[in-house]
Amino acid sequence: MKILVVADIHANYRALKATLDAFDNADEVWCLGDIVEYGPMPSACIDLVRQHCDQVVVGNHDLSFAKCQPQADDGWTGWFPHNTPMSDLDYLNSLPTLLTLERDDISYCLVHGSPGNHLTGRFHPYAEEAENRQNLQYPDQDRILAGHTHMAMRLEIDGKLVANPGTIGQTRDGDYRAQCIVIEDGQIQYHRVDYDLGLLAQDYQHSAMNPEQADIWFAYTRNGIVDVHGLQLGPFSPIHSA
Ligand SMILES: [Mn+2]
Repeated sequence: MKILVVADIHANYRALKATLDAFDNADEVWCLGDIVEYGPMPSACIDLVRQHCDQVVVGNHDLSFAKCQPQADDGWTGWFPHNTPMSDLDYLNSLPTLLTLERDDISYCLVHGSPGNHLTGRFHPYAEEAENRQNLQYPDQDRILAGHTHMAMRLEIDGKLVANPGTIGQTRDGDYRAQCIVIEDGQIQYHRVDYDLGLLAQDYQHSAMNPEQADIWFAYTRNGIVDVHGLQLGPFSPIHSA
């Protein structure tokens, strides 16, 4: 069985479409949340996820996005203005925060953050081991697939494998290409997928964001951000808001 695992799409339609096309022979597609915010095309990404993803857990940005409400006068509340239909927001609100399943005799736990903190927990290669253990909270599954940090990584904690595919739509390492995992007969491979950055720039220009905001977020995806530890973090960077 071949499984494509994506996370942190962040409304980057070009990156998501290219990744789904590159692995369109996958038997299943799993999504680890953060479909929206930061990027210019939230509704198109929600549509793709609904069409292609067999298993989906919700991310912290999906829930903050779904809380945005139309205002009486001029548009929407929140940092990321959009014209998303209410049915899409209902879809985001309906998603589970954690899923467990088994494929090819391997059991998996799917979560955006961590089993100990579903939405904003972090497995982090540079974290204290105690923090990663606390996030693990000893689930029964063989493998935990988590997103949120936008860093592709693989850790082993107490015999459990923790894998993060990285981010589809908002890389932070200066390489804009989408990141994903393919699990084929149980073997995990990490990939990067190219897409047309010029089209993403156009999407930002045509989005509901004001031009200054659009420039910031586009530059963020294109150039990446490096913090004092050499990690890629955002310009508005409380680390827990990844
Ligand atoms: Mn995210």
